[in-house]
Amino acid sequence: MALDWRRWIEIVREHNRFVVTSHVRPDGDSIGSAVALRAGLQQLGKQVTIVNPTIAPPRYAFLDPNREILAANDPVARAVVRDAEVIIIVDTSSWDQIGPVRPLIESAQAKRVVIDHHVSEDDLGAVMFKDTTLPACGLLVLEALTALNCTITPEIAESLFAAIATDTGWFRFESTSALVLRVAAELVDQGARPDYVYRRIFEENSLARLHLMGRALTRLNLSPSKRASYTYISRLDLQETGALQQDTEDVVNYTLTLAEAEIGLLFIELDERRTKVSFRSKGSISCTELAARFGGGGHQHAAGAVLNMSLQEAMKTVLEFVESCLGQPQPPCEEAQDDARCG
Ligand SMILES: [Mn+2]
Repeated sequence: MALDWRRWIEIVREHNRFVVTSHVRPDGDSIGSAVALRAGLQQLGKQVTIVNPTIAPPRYAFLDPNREILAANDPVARAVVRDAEVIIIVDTSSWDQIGPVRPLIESAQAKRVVIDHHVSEDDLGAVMFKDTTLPACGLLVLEALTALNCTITPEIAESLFAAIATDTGWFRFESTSALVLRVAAELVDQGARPDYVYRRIFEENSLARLHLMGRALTRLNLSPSKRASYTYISRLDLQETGALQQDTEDVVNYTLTLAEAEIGLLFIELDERRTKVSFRSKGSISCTELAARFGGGGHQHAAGAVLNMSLQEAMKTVLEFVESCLGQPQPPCEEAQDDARCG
């Protein structure tokens, strides 16, 4: 076991009322980790409530079949956090990632615990259980539950499998080590169903979502250097297809599947004066650096920023900058960074 969990075991033993929380824009790792932790602590007779900045997006709702995750703005959530003895923060250690849960945590008396794998870190006043070498928080939660001698039930195994599979891009990112695959295999032994998890997360698209993706792909374009591919989604696209804002989330990944593309960009019109840009990259170009230029952040291969510009202006400004980076023999955008602000 990589971390020393003795303090964790003590904290769990000494307390009964737990709140688990995680980051804004919930993903498979944050929800899978939180749900597995809840189930494990409940085995020990603990009271556990998940209070997240928002409830789970529909594609992850199967991980919380009884819809027990509370959103921060739920009046019950306030009372639960106020009365908690321990608040466990999973899959982030940044205040700005906890968003609307932050004031609830700050006004609570509870002891704080962080279980996380991100590099970026604020002082959350918490006992930290952190391993930045791991590609998913789910791996740490598995360690934490094993340290407590919890039974890894099929439900827990499947939640952790979802966490690890999604944060490794379904075992295709560089972070997919032999260790990760071994843990995944063990979780399958314990009852996780990879086909079921994949289907629930990736094969339950609405027609509106696919129509939106179709529009974005029809417009896909290469920059003058032919090294960056880009497309956009306007507010009118959402209106006319009936798609929702959350239906835009996978589109950027398709920009990078174009053979020539080293960088993929998706521009999303938020309103007349605000545009979101998501960056994806293959190889050595750092999306963190690109996004940082526009006040955003993220990971080496995935990042995002919101610009106070119209869609047209944002596209022109960002594409010019990207082209100037690509023009350099040594792109100025190199340092690998890890951060939770994924675009
Ligand atoms: Mn994660």
